[in-house]
Amino acid sequence: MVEVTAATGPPSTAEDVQWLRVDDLSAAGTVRRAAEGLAAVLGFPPARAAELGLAATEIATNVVRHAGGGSVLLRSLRGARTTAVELLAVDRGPGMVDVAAASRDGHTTAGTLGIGLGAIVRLADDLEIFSPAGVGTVLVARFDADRRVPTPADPTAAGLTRPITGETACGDAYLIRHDGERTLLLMCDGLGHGPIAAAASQRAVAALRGQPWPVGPDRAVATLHAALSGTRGAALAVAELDPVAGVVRLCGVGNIAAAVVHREAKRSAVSMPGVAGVRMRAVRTFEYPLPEGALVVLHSDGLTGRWGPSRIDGLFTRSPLVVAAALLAEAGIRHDDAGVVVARARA
Ligand SMILES: [Mn+2]
Repeated sequence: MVEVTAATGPPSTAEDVQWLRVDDLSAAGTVRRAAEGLAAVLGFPPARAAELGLAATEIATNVVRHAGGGSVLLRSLRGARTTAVELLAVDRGPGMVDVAAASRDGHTTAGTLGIGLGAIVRLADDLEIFSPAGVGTVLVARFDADRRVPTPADPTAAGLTRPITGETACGDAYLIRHDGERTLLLMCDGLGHGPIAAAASQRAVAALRGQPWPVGPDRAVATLHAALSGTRGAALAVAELDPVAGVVRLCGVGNIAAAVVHREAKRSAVSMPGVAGVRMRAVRTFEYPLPEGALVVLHSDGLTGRWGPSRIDGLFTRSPLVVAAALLAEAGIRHDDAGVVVARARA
């Protein structure tokens, strides 16, 4: 859950709605119907919903034809009076090398890829593609219900969750809040899987969302420990990015990884043992330098720690949502809920 309160626009909230595996061309129809269904829920006019469906078909078809398979995530964006659908496609294919050329209609060196991208470019209100050769492709496309009234996504922070294979409820959840230049992140992994784990992590999200801005992450974690009493408990971490002070303050309990990425360096943070809501000793906040442009990444153990700037060239200059998606593709595991949240220090 993202809550954008940027001074530049109305608040909007982003939510992961559905992950779809795309392994063969028949899946394109499934993706189209799911996208059109979400558009209907979000109040899209029928003509715009049909355009979204067309783009969804092309996106899913590209994943199969170009990469042999991958995943598509449907996300909803809700503004004060507007809505949008975000489609996110992830594959581990060969990458496109020349995104600009592939975006022009009629470019055919990758089969139908170019033609499909041309349609996506025309129909989407925002499009970002990260497609390094040999790594794979992350595509993020936003489709506004009303193209004259955009519902922009948060440019400085984004999170993704993906349930364990076979489940629809995800036990991992996150929260993003902004206050001026400061950003507050929560990543929470409810113990176990399924609805009970999801209930615990959603309770943590609700508890932190409803609080005044915490005095520090350790205070936030103490509040969450109390709020999770009576649940199975959770691993969680809270980060406060304070670019004016040039630091990020971090406090974690249990197995949530936290790291600061700047240029070629990844610096991992300390987490303390325990289970929030069940057993937790006194916690403290650790401070790390936050250079301009640095990224803060929190993720559950549904991602391994085997990621970093040296593994995917150029990734960490991209938007937080693309970074989150690429990390999930690179380091995510299928036999656990996965959650990752990424934020860049606000200039
Ligand atoms: Mn887990």
